[in-house]
Amino acid sequence: MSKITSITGRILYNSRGNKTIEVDVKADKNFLGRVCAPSGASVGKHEAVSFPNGKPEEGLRILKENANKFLNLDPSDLKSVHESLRSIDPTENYSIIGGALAFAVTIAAMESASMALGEPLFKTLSKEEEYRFPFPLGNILGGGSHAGPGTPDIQEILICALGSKTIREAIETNFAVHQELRSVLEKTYPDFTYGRGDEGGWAPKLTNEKALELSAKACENLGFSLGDEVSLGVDFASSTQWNEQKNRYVYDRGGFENSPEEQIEFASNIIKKYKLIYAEDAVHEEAFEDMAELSAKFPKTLIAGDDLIVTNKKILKKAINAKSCNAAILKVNQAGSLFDALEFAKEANDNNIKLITSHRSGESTDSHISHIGIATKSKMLKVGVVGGERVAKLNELIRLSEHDLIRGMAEI
Ligand code: 2PG
Ligand code: MG
Repeated sequence: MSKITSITGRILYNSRGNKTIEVDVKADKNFLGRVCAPSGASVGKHEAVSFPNGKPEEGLRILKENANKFLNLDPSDLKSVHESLRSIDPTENYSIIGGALAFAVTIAAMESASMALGEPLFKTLSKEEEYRFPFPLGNILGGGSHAGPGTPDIQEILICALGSKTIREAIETNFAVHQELRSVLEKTYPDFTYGRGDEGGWAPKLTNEKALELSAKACENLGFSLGDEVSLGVDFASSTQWNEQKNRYVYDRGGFENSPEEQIEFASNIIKKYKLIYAEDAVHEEAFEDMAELSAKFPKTLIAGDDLIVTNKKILKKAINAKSCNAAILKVNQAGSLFDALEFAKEANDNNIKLITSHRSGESTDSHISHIGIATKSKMLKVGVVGGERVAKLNELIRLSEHDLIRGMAEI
């Protein structure tokens, strides 16, 4: 059995240039697990807080003061590592230590264990006879809180190459659509600056409708039919538009408002018109019944909860009872620790809820989530298309394709 012999941390920076925390866990003085935490911009009300009082330094101080609580633990014993964290912070939303620290400590421990065992991380995370690749789901056009004024209110238009037979083909197809969309945008708007949002999707000044139309055109220009070789997805991130006082969704940039009923209609029309395979947070984070209406209407589309479920097992159970979703986003730092996230994944898989393991808009250049996506039997891996911190995850998938334990693409 391996033992944790040291645990240290430092302040680093994420893809937005904001401070974050990185943790090193060493097993047997030799095997290093190193994890740098991401953080979100469109954050769910009920997700774990990123840092205590918003300060990464405070998370680091707590780690230093409590390092001895982790020493001599078996790094592959995720439950014990999690319980040590919980002895420092029993709060529901990790307000004492921050979700970023919980994320980094637990994943780094498992990585050091995988190094000591001489096996890839996905295998240490879950023992299966065989594994599958999740389909990469990537942002081709960004708006909302990931891009500036004038861009669509909708946060993300996403591409997924579901017709691909290999992970390389799926990744390359996403690159091709992203590139073709740039050509379509510059032909349509000669003053397009090639500007991109936080996750690498193009960020043009366009309405929601035009953005969707041109994204579809990019796919068609490449000879693809929507719903066949490639499909579009949308992260509506509707809580950004939701105004509780008004009881309406306010689309500032589009200049219109939707009642809750109109929002269902708005999302339904987009799902139908663009044959979406994927629709995330099409209604706000507390609208469990409205989500259920969409799920009933579109059983073939992944109706996914992100802000709605925030990788929280209790909230997932509520969503399952209300039949709100057939799919759920898994973001480890929303849950807090990797232990929490794997418990969440089990609950989802046991109830036929399709998982999409996801990056955050403020990312590190790590690629652990590629392993987490495989180990949790995720159907999709939402990690963007371009940008160094996004491509790092995709490149890791390509490296992993050298493994004969992973037998092809997930079945959606
Ligand atoms: C989302 C994510 C990632 P953020 O809303 O799904 O795309 O964004 O990390 O800003 O929450
Ligand atoms: Mg989202």
